[in-house]
Amino acid sequence: MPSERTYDSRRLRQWLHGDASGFSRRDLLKLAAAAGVLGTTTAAADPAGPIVKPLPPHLFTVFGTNAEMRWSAMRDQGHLVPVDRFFVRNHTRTPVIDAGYWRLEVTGPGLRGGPVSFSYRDLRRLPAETLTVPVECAGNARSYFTSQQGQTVTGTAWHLGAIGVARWRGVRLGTVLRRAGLSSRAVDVLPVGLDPNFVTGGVDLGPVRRPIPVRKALHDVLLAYEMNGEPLPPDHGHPVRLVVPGWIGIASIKWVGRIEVSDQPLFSPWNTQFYRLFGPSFPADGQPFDEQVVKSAFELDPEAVLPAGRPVRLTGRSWSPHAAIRRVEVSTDSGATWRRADLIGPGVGWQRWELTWRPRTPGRTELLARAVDERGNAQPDATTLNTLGYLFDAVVRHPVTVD
Ligand SMILES: Nc1nc2c(c(=O)[nH]1)N[C@H]1C(S)=C(S)[C@@H](COP(=O)(O)O)O[C@H]1N2
Ligand SMILES: [Mo]
Repeated sequence: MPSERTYDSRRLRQWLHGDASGFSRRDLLKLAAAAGVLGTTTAAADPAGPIVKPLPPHLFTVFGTNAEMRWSAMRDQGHLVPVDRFFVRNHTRTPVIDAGYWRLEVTGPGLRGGPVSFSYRDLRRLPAETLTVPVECAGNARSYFTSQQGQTVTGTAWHLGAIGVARWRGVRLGTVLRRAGLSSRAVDVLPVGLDPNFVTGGVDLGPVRRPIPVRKALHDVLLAYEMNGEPLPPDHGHPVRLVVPGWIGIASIKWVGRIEVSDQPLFSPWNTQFYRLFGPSFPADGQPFDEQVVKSAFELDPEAVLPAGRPVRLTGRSWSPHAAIRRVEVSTDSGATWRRADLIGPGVGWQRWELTWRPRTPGRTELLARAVDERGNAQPDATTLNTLGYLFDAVVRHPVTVD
């Protein structure tokens, strides 16, 4: 979608001129003044916990309301990430919603009439589609801005585990929008979550929501009700969530209860204050973005100990939002020399790979993996700083000890 960037910059100009609805620049300035700083958030955890499913330490690293998958937990797994180890990113907490009472309301001036309401059974009766794609947090790998580049960023200090690939089944958002009477005036689509309002710096920002241009909404977005062949679990959006292929995780709104269709660009704190690139290399009002970047991960814990003198099978996965992965190279000597990894299985959602290494010299070293996709998108040695720590696509240095 090459014109997404053009759309975003046009939308940005409109927003700067106050020519937009939903969340104005004045609101943002007020908010920034009230909060003092942008980006730091702490949510109070309920005694019962913000996440419903078990989070055993061999599968997850927990950060407040969020839980990251440990990559070592994927080593003996198949192509998909099972629900028991799929990362969770909650702004507040997982609501437990009864599908029998749930409704999806589609409303707004971008419809010919409306509002139109759908039950869970209504959605299940519409034509179903399946997508095998990642949901990945825009801040995945954020901690490496600090550990590799010595930079200060705010937000959850994820390693590489804020990604999972699942088989999502549901109905196309386009099908639902057309049934609701989408008008040719429609511009943006704003899915709104049913989880508690997000409060930060003493300001109630309302429910989690982020607009999607109607072009993307009609292209490949799914209203998903199944994950890996089972009804969506509570932590991942039960009964229905969006799955927005190739876009940052925040676009894939969980527990969706309402979809607003506008006839002008929409804004929310999630595309003005958060999930925007701020920093010395970006415009003062920040640069909007939607798409993910190329990344690679070893299916290994950081600081793993590997036996000297015996062959070790290194495995991992690489992914790109733009195209299939064409090539993966691995270095076992901290980046001095590189070898090509063997690609295994289908490159759907992500590409698995492996490489055999016989470590000789005991001591510490760093493993690196770098991928290139079919369109030539590659991983750089360093990522341009943005203060909220999004889109870290640089090659990650994975420390191990040979013993
Ligand atoms: N309603 C709602 N939707 C949400 C969120 C949320 O907190 N509330 N978090 C978003 C973010 S930032 C990410 S990365 C993904 C995470 O999806 P997961 O928890 O199923 O892995 O959900 C997105 N959808
Ligand atoms: Mo996210």
